[in-house]
Amino acid sequence: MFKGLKEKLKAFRKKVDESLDESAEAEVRTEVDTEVVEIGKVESKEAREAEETKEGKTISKNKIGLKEKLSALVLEREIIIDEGKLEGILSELEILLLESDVAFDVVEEINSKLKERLIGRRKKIGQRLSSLVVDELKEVIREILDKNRFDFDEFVAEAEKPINVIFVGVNGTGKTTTIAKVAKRLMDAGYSVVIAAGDTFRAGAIEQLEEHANKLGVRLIKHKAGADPAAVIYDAVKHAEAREIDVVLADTAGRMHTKKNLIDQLGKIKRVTKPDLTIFVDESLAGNDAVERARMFNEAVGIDGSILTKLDADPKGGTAISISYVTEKPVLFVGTGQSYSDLVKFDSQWLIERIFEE
Ligand SMILES: Nc1nc2c(ncn2[C@@H]2O[C@H](COP(=O)(O)OP(=O)(O)OP(=O)(O)O)[C@@H](O)[C@H]2O)c(=O)[nH]1
Ligand SMILES: [Mg+2]
Repeated sequence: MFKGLKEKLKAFRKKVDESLDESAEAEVRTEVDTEVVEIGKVESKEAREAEETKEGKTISKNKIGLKEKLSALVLEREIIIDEGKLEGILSELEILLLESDVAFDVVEEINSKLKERLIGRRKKIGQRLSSLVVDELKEVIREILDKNRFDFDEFVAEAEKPINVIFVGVNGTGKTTTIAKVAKRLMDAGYSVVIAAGDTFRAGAIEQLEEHANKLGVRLIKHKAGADPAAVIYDAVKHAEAREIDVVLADTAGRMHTKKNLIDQLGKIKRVTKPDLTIFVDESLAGNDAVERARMFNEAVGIDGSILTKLDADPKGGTAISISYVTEKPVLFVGTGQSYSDLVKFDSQWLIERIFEE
């Protein structure tokens, strides 16, 4: 997960510490060296006197004293990070983030937040500049991700039942698989679930969902292929009401955000079945395309949040950083593999740990 991004971050850290830091530290080191020479003079004078009056023990004691003084002196020295120093670092970082699929708007936001946090900051000698920058980067990403927090479990616990959740997105992004994962997760938490086969369009879609339903032991509400998806989901909601089932999870056919008639069909599904949550599903590795599609689905039909799939196969990670900022809607879950248990409740800390772990 995020292998490419991690490698880039590693190279970035190295570059920051090697080149940009060196010149500034060299200046201070020269000053420190001068003072060390001064201390050295005093120390050796003391040592000489000690040697003259007492025995060798005192000399070695004085030598340790010199070392301690030296390290204290270096630690006290600080470098102030000015805008000029930061400019080069931030433009390197900007390229790194753009290459890692972080959306342009988000890169700009990260940049300005980092400037606010770093200009005028004092860096002690010995403290790595890269660590200071990366620590702040983590905090900035956390801030961006936490802006649209949403607790799915809390929502399910508190909402009036049945809860109708529909899953939308373009073709092949993992909607159907994610429905099966969410169904399993809800059942494990003690909720009753029914699934609606709202993809009546793609050949084999109903059978695919039926297979999942059978494996999980969940009731599937289906009509014939080609039927009106709004009618299928409406029936599933009525079924859930009659049987006091907690959650309806409704599949829909994959559709391009640019196909107006198909997007209008989602509008009809929403009017007829009044979902409590409309969840946009896309794959992490689609990068900026996924972010753009999320924005367009949100504008056209309205979404309440996103689920990003296939993080396990995404070397970059920028989609997960960007999608909630751009849509102003939370990421609810991420998919990390093909089995039912590969569904992680989204959490900024989880993502930051995955990106920055070495
Ligand atoms: N590696 C990985 N594969 C996934 C993940 N989620 C889904 N997939 C795979 O992606 C493929 C497509 O998944 P589907 O659930 O059929 O996608 P869909 O969005 O329903 O597709 P359409 O119905 O055709 O629009 C399948 O092979 C899934 O196993 C994930 O988190 N990680
Ligand atoms: Mg599907």
